[in-house]
Amino acid sequence: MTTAHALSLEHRIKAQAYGLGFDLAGIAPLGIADSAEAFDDWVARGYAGDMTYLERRAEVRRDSRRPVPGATCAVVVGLDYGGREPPGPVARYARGDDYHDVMLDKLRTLHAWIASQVGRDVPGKAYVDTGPVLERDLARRAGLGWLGKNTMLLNPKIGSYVFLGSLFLALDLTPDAPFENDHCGRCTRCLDACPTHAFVAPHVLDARQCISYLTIELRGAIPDALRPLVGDLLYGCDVCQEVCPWNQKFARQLREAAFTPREMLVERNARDLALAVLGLSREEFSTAFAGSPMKRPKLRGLKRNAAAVLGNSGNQTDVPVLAASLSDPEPLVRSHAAWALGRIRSASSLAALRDRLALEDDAEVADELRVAIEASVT
Ligand code: B12
Ligand code: SF4
Ligand code: SF4
Repeated sequence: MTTAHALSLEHRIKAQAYGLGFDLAGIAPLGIADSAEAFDDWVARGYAGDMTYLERRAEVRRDSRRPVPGATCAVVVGLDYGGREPPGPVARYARGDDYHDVMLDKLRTLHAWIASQVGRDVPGKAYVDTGPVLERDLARRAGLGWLGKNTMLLNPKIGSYVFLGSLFLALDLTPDAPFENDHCGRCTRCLDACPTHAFVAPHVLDARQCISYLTIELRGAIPDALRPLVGDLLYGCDVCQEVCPWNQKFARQLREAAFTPREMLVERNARDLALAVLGLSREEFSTAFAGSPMKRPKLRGLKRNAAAVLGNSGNQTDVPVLAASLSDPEPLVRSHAAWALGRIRSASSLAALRDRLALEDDAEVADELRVAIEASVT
């Protein structure tokens, strides 16, 4: 009879990862990333926008031997976050608890378990998004899936609604075979469906155009030309995953309890949610989004997005909330509220814009008010 310990350590590590709730697990050898040149080119073309942290340690990011000195391999894991959840104004990944916390906890537990199995401390470090690592490249090397034309790591059994994480270890483990097949074939659905045409080529995303970047990572104003294209997406975007035939066929029901949507987000349409966001005080924001990835753009970023959503929905009944936002302490919120009122073009929106212009002392917001007034009268 085979006992658990007759199985290889690699096999037992993966079994333990599945036992902790991960859906994918593999072991990657470390080295220069296969897509290192593609990454260098991407950075050089400015596609990272304001995400300067990607450039700062680029030489470490492109070589997985460098983030953790002494590490010889990485256990790479994937955690499904429920692609069968309905579409909505908030991307699926962000509706529950912060995946960084959830995954890092599990990876640290796995690390301690590995040390207990080998009977000594195993130097290493866990990363989820947080380290200078090309996680998708590493995941492909660990055999977890291929890199789709939408740049997502796609697994043929569960699709792409999976978070990635890695545990770098100074431990001699036999790596898995890399995932060599590309199952995109001649499909171009993701490239065609992107609302902002953010793909400059298959596998190449200009982040500056991507709604995920515009609503989460960007600190300043959403460029004028892109605001209408954001549509009713308040936070993040799943469009290039939703249209993917692999997800349509294989995406799973949400299983990880930690990713259950926050009460504030349940069954809210984009407009109702945007109105609720614009009404939040700092304290209410902190309470409603404690431990949520949606805290990343801060309250002002979320209110900026909410104003854009209301401008796109163009509903006159939203004028009072937007008019109140013209007095928000953050110029970023005031300028997007002005833009939204300019899109609504009613007598009451025009009056609110004129009233605010008489008081506004921020030059950029004043410009935005003038443009909105112009748009309302022509
Ligand atoms: C910066 C970043 C972003 C940026 C830029 C994304 C991008 N595609 O470049 C923005 C803010 C736009 C973003 C958006 C999203 N992100 Co993000 N993001 C990251 C982060 C921190 C770094 C990614 C990076 O290095 N980008 C630079 C580009 C060049 O690298 P890349 O995305 O890995 O793309 C590779 C391929 O394009 C390949 N490649 C290039 N040319 C070619 C040519 C061929 C022929 C081939 C085969 C490959 C290939 O090489 C690249 C380098 O490895 C990672 C975490 C991490 N540390 O890796 C998470 C990460 C990629 N994001 C993630 C998620 C979930 C998202 C969103 C779905 C969130 C949302 N719903 O709004 C969207 C998806 C948008 C999309 N289609 O990518 C997950 C992806 C999981 C997965 N299954 O792939 C990650 C891994 C976070 C995590 N730990 O789970 N993200
Ligand atoms: S996440 Fe949305 S905006 Fe970004 S590339 Fe995909 S479809 Fe386009
Ligand atoms: S939509 Fe088509 S091209 Fe895009 S990732 Fe999915 S299979 Fe590949």
